[in-house]
Amino acid sequence: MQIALKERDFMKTNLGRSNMNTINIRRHPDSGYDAWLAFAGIDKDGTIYSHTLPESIYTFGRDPLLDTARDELKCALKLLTGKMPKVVDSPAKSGSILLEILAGPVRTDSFVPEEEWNKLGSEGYIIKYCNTASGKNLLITAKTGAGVLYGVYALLRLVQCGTLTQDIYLLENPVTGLRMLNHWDNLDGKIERGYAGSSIFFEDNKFIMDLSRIRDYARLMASIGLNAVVMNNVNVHKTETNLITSAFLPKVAKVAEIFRKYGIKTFLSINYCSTMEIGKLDTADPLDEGVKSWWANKAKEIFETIPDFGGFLVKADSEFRPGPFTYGRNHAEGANMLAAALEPFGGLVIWRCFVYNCTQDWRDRVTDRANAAYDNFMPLDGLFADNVLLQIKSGPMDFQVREPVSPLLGGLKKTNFVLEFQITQEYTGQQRHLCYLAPLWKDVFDFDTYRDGAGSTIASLLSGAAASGRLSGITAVANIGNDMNWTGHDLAQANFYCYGRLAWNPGLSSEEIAKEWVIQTFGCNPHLLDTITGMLLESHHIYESYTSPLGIGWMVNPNQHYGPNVDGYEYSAWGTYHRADHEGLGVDRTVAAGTGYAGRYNKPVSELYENPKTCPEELLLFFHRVLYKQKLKSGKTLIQHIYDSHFEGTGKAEQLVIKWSGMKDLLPPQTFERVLNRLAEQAKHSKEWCDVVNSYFYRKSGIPDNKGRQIY
Ligand code: GCV
Repeated sequence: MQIALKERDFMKTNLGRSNMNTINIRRHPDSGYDAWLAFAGIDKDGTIYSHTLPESIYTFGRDPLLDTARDELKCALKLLTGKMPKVVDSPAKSGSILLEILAGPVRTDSFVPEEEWNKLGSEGYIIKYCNTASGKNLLITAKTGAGVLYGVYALLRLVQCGTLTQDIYLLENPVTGLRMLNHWDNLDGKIERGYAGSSIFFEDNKFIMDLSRIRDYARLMASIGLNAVVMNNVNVHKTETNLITSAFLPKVAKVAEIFRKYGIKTFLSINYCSTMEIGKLDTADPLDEGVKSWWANKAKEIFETIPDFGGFLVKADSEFRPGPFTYGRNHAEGANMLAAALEPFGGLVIWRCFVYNCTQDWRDRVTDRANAAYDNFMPLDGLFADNVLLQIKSGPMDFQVREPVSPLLGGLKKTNFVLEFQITQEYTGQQRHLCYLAPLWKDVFDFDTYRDGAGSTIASLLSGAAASGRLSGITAVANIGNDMNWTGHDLAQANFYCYGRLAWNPGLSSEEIAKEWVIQTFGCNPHLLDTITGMLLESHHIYESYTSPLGIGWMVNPNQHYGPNVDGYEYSAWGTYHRADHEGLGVDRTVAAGTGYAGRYNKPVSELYENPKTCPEELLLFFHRVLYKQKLKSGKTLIQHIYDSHFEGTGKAEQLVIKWSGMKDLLPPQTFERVLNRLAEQAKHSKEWCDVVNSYFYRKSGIPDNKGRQIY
């Protein structure tokens, strides 16, 4: 089966309609719906690869996920090669792909020696060619059906990226056991911070009838190694509180059934006060016996309906959500009560650490929101039950374009944790601006916390937890909705994709993930590959340079968080201040003279941040108050840096339009137009950012731009 289809073959294919019984991948070739699973074939003009693939598939073992893996492989190969592979009942001849679940390295005909098998985790896989008595076959082996499924998607990726060779040997395990997506979807269909249409789960306070879109979503998730989903918003309002009642549980079970076929566990966000809102109790005190037994019964009911239910995600005592503080109890007492209810069934409690004072007085310079998660949870380290994981946002504030890594991640030693990212671009351009987030997330994974000495990067804390049998995980707020192309901005699909790839393997580079995504989404024409990859890689820096400077964050319009408003949050209660005056700006978070936040890090990181000379410049204003006339490492003054970076950023945003326009003939027409429109909006809007921010600081400082450019 020779792979050498034309680059634009996918333009000519029929529209497919997904239904629940068959995997029918395409809906509309130019809609963005197929995302990176279009299997459009290899670009002939820019051929980088040609490989003869086995023409039949043989499976060994029994598991529903093995069936999913086989069907996915069949379907994808048909699309890639134009030829439907045969499913055979023995690998009699050479030229088969063997998909096998190997429960133990005991079979005499096993192609996987014991020492190799021992290296496989429960979701890992091996891909290699093996010589059987009958000839050469391509093998995907795993200990579970999930492992085989991930191996199949990996194989398809290799094929498309041109990296499947005759001597291929790939043994992969995910870095952590829980690789999750959080949806902030409400039952009325609206998505909090959603920028790609409405919910794919809910509408009009009901579950959506047509579940095929959820199935297609599960495919996208599994293809990048994700294995858990929370379908409802962490802000659990009145109607959503009922998701754990008999009115909704059977429907949750239906959705869970779809996800299960792709190895994905279903979780729900719950209302901490459910005992009062739906349970008719007059308290939610976690130490109250009535509360404990209500939750124990509730857990039993849920697991009777959904036997592999994942557990609860809880936002408590945060942004006006109820929690244990009302009863004078702490977070450990709250979480452990729920954990005890779920424990008999293997359920988890994922407890969010996004807890801070959102009714702060802006005049108060002592209270610092950045300290809040650390100060609330560090004293509780070691007090949480084994089936509790603390969910910690990657930074101490709230998914800004730049902030330091949360010190809580490198502080906790005896508590399980889940690292939380945000794919939905709340503060990074709301999917109207291009902002590829892999470089930002890589910085988080690579950050050395020094928790256990040098080399205690966030990635190694996650893998270390997994190796020692502790629970750990990575989650992110999803960026998808019911827009045909899932993410509004077609290029924002790259963020969904790179999140999954990094949650599986944080060691991948931003560039290699971008390239994989471009090839699988648009084909491998070299010009297109280089240009789109380049655009993705520079996009975070571009966005950062025309928005808030040097780590200070915010400066957005209140509530909706789109667009420049330098003082939008300056005199508010949310704890997010830049403290600009006529001399300078920035928050002093030093131990010596500021809020003490820098001291929450382990040494030597705390010392690095404490000193403005060693503090990384991109975070300078987060940690220090700096005068406009002060020189930066570049030799420029702070004010000149602000002017220059904003002018440069908006100039580069204009370049993005030009770069994209140059690919008109290489891209499907509607995709081309959709992205062009977004890039044009970005360019225009970046100018708004540039002019508002530069004018603000010019007016505050009275210092003109030394290049004499127009500032208002
Ligand atoms: C779901 C920020 C967002 C809120 C979000 C909250 C959270 O404050 O603006 O919309 O609420 O984070 O993560 O809980």
